[in-house]
Order: sequence, then C-alpha cells, then structure tokens
Amino acid sequence: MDRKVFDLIVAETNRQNQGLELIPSENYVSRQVLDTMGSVFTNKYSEGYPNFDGLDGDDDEIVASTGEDYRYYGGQQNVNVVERLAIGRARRLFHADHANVQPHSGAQANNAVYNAWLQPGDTVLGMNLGHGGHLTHGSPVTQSAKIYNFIAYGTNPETGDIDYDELERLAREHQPKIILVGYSAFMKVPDFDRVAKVGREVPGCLLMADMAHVAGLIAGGVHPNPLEHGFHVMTTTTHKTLRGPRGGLILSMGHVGSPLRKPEHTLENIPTLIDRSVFPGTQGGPLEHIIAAKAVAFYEALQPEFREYAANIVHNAKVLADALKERGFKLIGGGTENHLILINMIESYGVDGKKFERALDRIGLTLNANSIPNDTRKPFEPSGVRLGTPAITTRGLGETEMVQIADWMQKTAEVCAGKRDEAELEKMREEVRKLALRFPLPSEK
Ligand code: DSN
Repeated sequence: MDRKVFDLIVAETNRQNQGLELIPSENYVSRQVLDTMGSVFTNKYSEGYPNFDGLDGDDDEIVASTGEDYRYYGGQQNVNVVERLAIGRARRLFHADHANVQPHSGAQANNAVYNAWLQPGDTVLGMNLGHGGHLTHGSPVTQSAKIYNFIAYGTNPETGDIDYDELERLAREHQPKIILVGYSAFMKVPDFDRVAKVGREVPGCLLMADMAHVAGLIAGGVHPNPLEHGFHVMTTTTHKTLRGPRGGLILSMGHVGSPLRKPEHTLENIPTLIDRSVFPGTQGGPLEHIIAAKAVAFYEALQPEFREYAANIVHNAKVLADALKERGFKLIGGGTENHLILINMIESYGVDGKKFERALDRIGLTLNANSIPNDTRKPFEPSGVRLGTPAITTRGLGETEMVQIADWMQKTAEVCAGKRDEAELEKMREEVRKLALRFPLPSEK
C-alpha cells in the first residue's frame, strides 16, 4: 500500500474539515458523488456516444430506452445507461435541447465549442481576463489564442458591470463568429438579452455563455439561464456552484443528429457539431466514472433542496459583502449579485492580495489573490482577493457566521498592515477550527 498518498488524503481531509473554503470556484461534494468517482466505471473505455433516443422522458424512461449506440468498444450496457442518465438530467436541469457530458474540464469544453464552430483565424469576442474573464477566453498564453483571433471587451471599474456599449461597438466592428459571455471574477448578472440582440445582427455569430461559476445558481433558479435568452451554447464546469465532480459540460440548443454523420455547418446543427468536436475532435476516451458522478450531482441538483441551497449561496454572499464593507473593505462593483466578491486590498488596507491570502491561510480561511480591473500589479501579487460562498453554504453556515468571517478577515488584514500583533493569527486559527468542526463536510457526516 502507498502509505504516503494515503497519509496525504487523511491530511487533506483534516485541512478541509478544520478550515473554511472561501474560494468561489470550489465546493464540497456529497458522499455519493465522491464514492461514484472512485467506482469501477474508471476501468471502462467507451469512445463514442450512447444512443440519444427517449431523452425527453424521466429517469425510468431513459433507463428503459433501447437503441443502437455510437460506441467503438463492447461492454457498454451499463456505461450507456449512466451516460444517458447524465445527459437527460443535464438537459432537464438547464432546459437544453442537448448535453455533452464528456468534456474533462471547463477548458476542454470551451476548446471543443471553438473547434466545432470556428476556422483558424476566425474572430471571438470575449471578456478581458484582467477584467474578470477567463484564460480560455482568449488570453495570449493559451492554445486557442494561437489559433483564433480574440478581441476583448471590458467591464466598467466603477459599476463592475460589462461595458455593453463597448461590446456592441466591437461586435459591429469585428463581426465575430462567437460572442462569449463568461467570467471567473465578475459579480453582476449579465444582460443576456442585450448581448443576444447584438449577436443576432452579426451573420453566423454563435452566442456562447461560459457559466462555470454560476451554473449551480442557474440550476437552482436564482440566476437567468442564457439558453432561455437567445444563447445557442452554454459551457460549464460541474464542480463549482453545481457541486459535482471536477469536469466539464456543454449544453446546446438545436437539432440533435447522429454523431457518425458530419452535418452541415449551421447554427441549428450545433449540438451535433459539438458532439463530433468533443469526440473525436478534441478528446479520446470519456471518463465514465466522472460522468457517473456528474449524473449523481445532476440528480441532487434536480431536488427541491438545491433551490434552497442556491438561494442561500446568494443571500450569504450579500450578507458577507455588507459585513466586509462595514469593516473597511472596498468591493469591486460595490457588492455582489451572485456568489462572488472581489476586494481591492490595496485600497482597503494597503496590503497586496497575495500577502493577505497567505495570512488567511494561516488561520484556516482559504481564498485566492486575484487581479482587479485595470490592475497595475503583476498577476501573482495582484491588488485584490476573490472569495465566495458556495462551499461554506454547503456546510450550512449562515448569517451569523458570515459576520464572524468578516471579523476574522478584518483582524487578519490589520495584522498584515502592522496594526495588530501577529500572535493574533494563532488565536484566530483556533477559533476558525472550532467553528469549522461544528459544520462537517457533507461527505464526512
Ligand atoms: N480556476 C477557475 C476559477 O477559480 O475560477 C476558473 O477556471
């Protein structure tokens, strides 16, 4: 037995149990999601797809449906059902015509959509990384930026919202093949209708939303669904607010055809173009143990309790944002409309984001240093920190604890600024540990 890795798993379990996770892109999965990831489905190869008939039905109808699959290996009787359950549940959750549950990650999902719709050199309009966008939306360090021509729109630093006038102007000027709304550090609710209207004026423009951060809020009914506001495609990860295993997902609207036949390159055929782009276009064998765990997570997200969870994430974020503001923290955009808060630490306490992140690590609060719009500092030691409430809400923390967290953050910032003794960090470490242990991880209950 590999004792070293075993001991690290125990140590990580203790770290998670005894601390509080404030990174807005992380969460704690249920016992069943965790166990399913470790199941024997990991032993199985299954390139291709299950059959797509009867996915409009409920779980029983999906399980009962028979039909020819599109697989390149034998032994698929269980894999086919588990992947069909994942597809059917994802479609139901997001009111989509089609779901591809095979992307290994959000980055893979985005690359597969680009590959499905674009030719090398085509233009994509996406949010500036420095304003809260994502690496895969055109950062020059990525593979896709070498292939396609990315143009960036920004956000307004005062309001924190998308600069829609700039987006419209850039769309008219550059006639992009994709307009992409998505982000990893943005705390407003996008105006999907306005962007869809712009996209409809550009011939052959695919409207794509990367909703990795807020997919759980959409599933829980507290955030608009871009697919219901004129968007053709939505990509997401499955492990953030959606609370599933690490992985990716692509939802789309249009006609679902056989992935064995190359369809015409039309917006109506985008589901099949995407299927062919995921496999064999950009990936090989799907991770069926992860797909099975996605199916479990989608089942959980379809339950009424998940709607309450999603509402609580947003409520906790607003309470935490208010408590932080009362304690001198300067929030980008002045607050939050979703699960995420971005703080300008230099303006708040004269402390850079990395220094604050490291000090909070010492007391058991985990968040990440993050650039703020128009940051003049380098990305590794930026001016801001980013935090959010999906994980702590899963553990059951509420208003009282949000205020307590804001208190700890204030004291830690004061230690960093030299206004308090460093010894206070030790005292707070014990307080955080005590509180955290009152709210066990869902998988450890
Ligand atoms: N790494 C994710 C995040 O933290 O937002 C985005 O991919």
